[in-house]
Amino acid sequence: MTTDDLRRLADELGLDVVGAAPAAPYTETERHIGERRARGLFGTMRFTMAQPEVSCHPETLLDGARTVVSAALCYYVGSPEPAAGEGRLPRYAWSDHYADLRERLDALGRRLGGSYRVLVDANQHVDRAGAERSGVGFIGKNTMLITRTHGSWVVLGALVTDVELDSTPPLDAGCGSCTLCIDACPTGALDEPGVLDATRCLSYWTQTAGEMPEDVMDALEDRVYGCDICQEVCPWNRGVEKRRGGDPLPEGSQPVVSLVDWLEREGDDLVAELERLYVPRNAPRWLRRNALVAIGNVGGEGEAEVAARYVDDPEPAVRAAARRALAPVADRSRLEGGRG
Ligand code: B12
Ligand code: SF4
Ligand code: SF4
Repeated sequence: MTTDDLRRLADELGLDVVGAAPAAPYTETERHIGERRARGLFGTMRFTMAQPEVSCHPETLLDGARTVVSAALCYYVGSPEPAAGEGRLPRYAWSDHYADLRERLDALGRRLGGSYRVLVDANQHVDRAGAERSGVGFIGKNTMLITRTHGSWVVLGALVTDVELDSTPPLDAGCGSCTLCIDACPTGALDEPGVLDATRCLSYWTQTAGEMPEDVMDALEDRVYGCDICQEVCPWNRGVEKRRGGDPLPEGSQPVVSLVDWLEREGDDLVAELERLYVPRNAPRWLRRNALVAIGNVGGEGEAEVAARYVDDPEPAVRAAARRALAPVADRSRLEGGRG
């Protein structure tokens, strides 16, 4: 199959960008993982970094693996801003785009024939490494895989197959002298260009158990999960934002959540509704902690009343976030009262 055939097929299946490369080790990435792990830049994360001998070796993922097809699916649509009492979700999590991409890659695998394995956001494969190698995009200083046509507003996945396909070349593009994402990151997580210090990253902390550092809680503002700042400022994203900014929100999308609901809802129910998000041990207390942090930043009297129920929570991180939530809410109400 030629590159043109592959692109046509991908187009038919609704994949936005596609590329192919030999199923061979990601040697550089494996080295980066070793170095970053030794420097403690992954914090407590396990994911791909727990087993680089697998995640950087696509040739081991399938008997007779010949090719890795990497694909990107764009998720950008225009956004409503959170109202009072609401928390913000990151764009990739407004609905389950990973499931959508998995289905499309599975359909591609069936059309290609042979044996194949689909991996999307799986611990066994570093998705950005495959996508970079096959020219789906380049890696920016914010560590995002950036496509020429859809910027970084894409989720990535891979299809490892025993079918031999023509390779597509790496993308000849880059950041140039731009440093907007480095300057915009509120906690300095990108100070070393192209190398994320997860222990400084807001997105990391919303997905990690335990108590958050004070400056991280402040910088989260109304975010209850993830962070899009280093993509929002990226010039490579302007084109797709213009093209798709007016598109309606697909049915079932959830760009914002009720902060009170996250505190009041029955735990299992809350985690089940947000199954598409990674939550440590699927424990609702980490979602509640995030909501309490957001209430501390942007909540009003109504949210504070509910937050107060958590000041003696058995989990120290939840307790701390609840106590922090109450003081600034009181301050803000006084200020607003003064202005009125
Ligand atoms: C662990 C993880 C995280 C961690 C750590 C991210 C990280 N940068 O390592 C946390 C929780 C912080 C996170 C956050 C986010 N993530 Co995440 N995450 C992953 C996961 C599961 C593994 C990533 C990984 O292997 N990291 C280890 C190292 C090797 O990877 P890397 O930093 O991506 O490294 C690349 C470059 O930085 C470069 N590199 C590495 N070291 C060095 C050193 C030097 C000197 C240089 C120049 C380059 C360089 O090479 C690598 C590629 O070969 C992948 C899914 C998967 N299975 O791959 C999703 C994934 C990377 N995440 C994704 C998304 C969408 C996000 C968020 C945008 C979500 C959000 N809105 O909050 C943020 C973005 C934060 C950021 N700027 O990276 C997408 C990225 C899509 C894209 N266009 O790039 C992925 C691919 C999921 C998917 N299947 O779509 N994520
Ligand atoms: S996701 Fe947010 S906190 Fe993390 S590197 Fe990007 S801007 Fe910084
Ligand atoms: S904001 Fe600038 S430096 Fe950062 S990834 Fe985009 S182009 Fe590169």
